[in-house]
Amino acid sequence: MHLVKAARSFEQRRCVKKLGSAELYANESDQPNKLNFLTAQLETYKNQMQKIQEDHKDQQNKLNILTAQLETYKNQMQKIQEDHKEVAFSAALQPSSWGNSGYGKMGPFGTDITLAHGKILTNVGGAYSNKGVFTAPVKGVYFFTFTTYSWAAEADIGVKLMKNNEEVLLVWETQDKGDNEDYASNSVLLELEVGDKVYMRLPKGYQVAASKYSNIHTFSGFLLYSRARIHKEF
Ligand SMILES: [Ca+2]
Repeated sequence: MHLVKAARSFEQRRCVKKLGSAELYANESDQPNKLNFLTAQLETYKNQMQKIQEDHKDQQNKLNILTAQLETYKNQMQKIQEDHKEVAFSAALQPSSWGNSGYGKMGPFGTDITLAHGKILTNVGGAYSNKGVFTAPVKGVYFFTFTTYSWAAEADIGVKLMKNNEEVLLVWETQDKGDNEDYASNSVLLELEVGDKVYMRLPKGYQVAASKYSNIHTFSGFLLYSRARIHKEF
């Protein structure tokens, strides 16, 4: 009898609880409060989102500034590297054919030819090719020198130094009979742009000589100083 009464009482309490919840949700008088609460929450989220967007924008601006600074430093570093570029070469002419002594004549030919000083002694910076052509890697003032040798009788001897298609230096002599050997040297300072080419030419009708075993006919050059100076920018 007591157990039955307790069961009914429990069932009644559960029904009352259910009814209460239903009434709570159905209570229209609470809706304005809920609306206000949700509106306030929405405003909070909106403000938080705006703050995040502003922070993101600030970070993007800082990133842009840092990227621009990095680019500036990169350009300055490149100019510093160019300013301290190491360029120097020396090469000796080798005869295309030679006798027992190792000496061989080159020329005369029916047209000017480039003298390829193919035995490279020094080529710091790699601006000189074994085809005989030096190509300026940076704008600057360069020093060039050469020594030419001839072993010939009654012949026109000599060489010229070229900058692109322009003749810069010429040494020559009409060799007298009995005056068989000659050396000649000359030097020049040239202001070059990037890509300018400097090389030696054997003029049409001229001849020179070289040795297989001795460096008697040479061509050398080096960068005196670069014109990519940056001190004015600091
Ligand atoms: Ca002579």
